[in-house]
Amino acid sequence: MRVANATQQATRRRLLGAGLSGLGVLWAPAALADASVRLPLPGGPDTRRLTDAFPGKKDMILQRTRPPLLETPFSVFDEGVFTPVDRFYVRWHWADIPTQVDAGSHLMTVDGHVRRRLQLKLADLMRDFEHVEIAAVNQCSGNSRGFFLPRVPGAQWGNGAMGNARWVGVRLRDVLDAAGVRPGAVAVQFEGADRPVLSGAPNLRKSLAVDHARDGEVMIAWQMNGQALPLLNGFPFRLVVPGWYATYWIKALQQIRVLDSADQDFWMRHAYRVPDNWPRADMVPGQRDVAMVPIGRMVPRAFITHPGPGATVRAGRAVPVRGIAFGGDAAVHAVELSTDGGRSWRAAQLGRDEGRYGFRQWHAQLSLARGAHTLTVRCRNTRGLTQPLKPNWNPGGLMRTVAETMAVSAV
Ligand SMILES: Nc1nc2c(c(=O)[nH]1)N[C@H]1C(S)=C(S)[C@@H](COP(=O)(O)O)O[C@H]1N2
Ligand SMILES: [Mo]
Repeated sequence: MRVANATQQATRRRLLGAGLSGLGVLWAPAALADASVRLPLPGGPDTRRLTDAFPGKKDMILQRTRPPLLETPFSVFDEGVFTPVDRFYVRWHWADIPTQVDAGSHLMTVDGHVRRRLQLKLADLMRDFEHVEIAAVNQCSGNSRGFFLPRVPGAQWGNGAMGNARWVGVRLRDVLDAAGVRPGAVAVQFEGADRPVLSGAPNLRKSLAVDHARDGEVMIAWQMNGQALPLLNGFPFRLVVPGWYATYWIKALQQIRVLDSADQDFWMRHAYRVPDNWPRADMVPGQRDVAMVPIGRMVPRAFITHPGPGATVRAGRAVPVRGIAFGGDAAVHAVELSTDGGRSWRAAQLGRDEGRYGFRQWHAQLSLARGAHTLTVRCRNTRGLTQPLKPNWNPGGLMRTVAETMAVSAV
């Protein structure tokens, strides 16, 4: 989609005016906890601290301070289909993250198996390439890891390591074409401006197959939901890989390398790997000789955002139930609800379609008899893939999907 020139101008003015030199705020780890929110996880604490101590963010669940891991409180997903920028989750691997970025001088290099090495600034991207806009869910591969049983190490996220935004930027394909990908190219590798704290530790580098990188959907974005990216979400620009887990969505993009052989780097060969049985990514704890592959396409998920867990509703009356769903690497086809543990299902009404890679709101009216009930919700995508009733398990705590349940009582 061609974004009107006025929008481009407005974007540029906003970036030049407000955020061009980054937010430039250094945070102090003192006074991190302001309030708390309920987030019960198996074997974990019931409540989590909320923090306002990070630039551009408010009321976030503090998972870790260095590097910052901030989770979106789940109630935010009931408020709208797009996740507000200041409530959007944050995840970094290494503590040495950019705390100040001058978008006027931040350079991204495109090199490797290309005809011309390019060095591009934000202004070059904005001026030289067609602008595109896409709504897409950014979901951490480890979203919901805290619900894995048996438990697995890693950030103990609830369901809030995800968010939906409208991203504005340019097609990666157009940038690669400007550099001229040479015949024999196999993959394209991405690296951001953050660095490991220990020398010799592997910096986060992720790669996509060259055809995927050139599919016209993968983009370099400088704007989310009409605002410049906050420093913590990758200012001045980041990769957006619609339908794929966020580990590929490299922030503060600094290096694009076109490779003429498979990516042998640590982060592709040893990390973010799942059992090779997509869409399940499932195995038995302790199982040996499981073939593992790099995580890739997302799978469908649906969540109830209202009523909340443990809510009391009126018996025998129409109770509004609503939530969000996304189809993974395809659009949402249907959202279904069950009140009998998955024996029978009824379709929910879908909200406005904002694009196949984004959240889709849904709602239904249920009438419940007096007593305790478990509501179950599942999403089916346009590829015909439906969420299972039993959760998957793998040692990385990655790619969780299961028909979600919610206990309510009707009185
Ligand atoms: N430069 C850089 N980009 C990165 C990462 C990182 O550590 N460094 N982490 C990735 C992972 S694993 C996730 S889940 C997303 C999180 O994106 P967000 O912080 O904007 O929500 O960023 C991805 N991009
Ligand atoms: Mo992640």
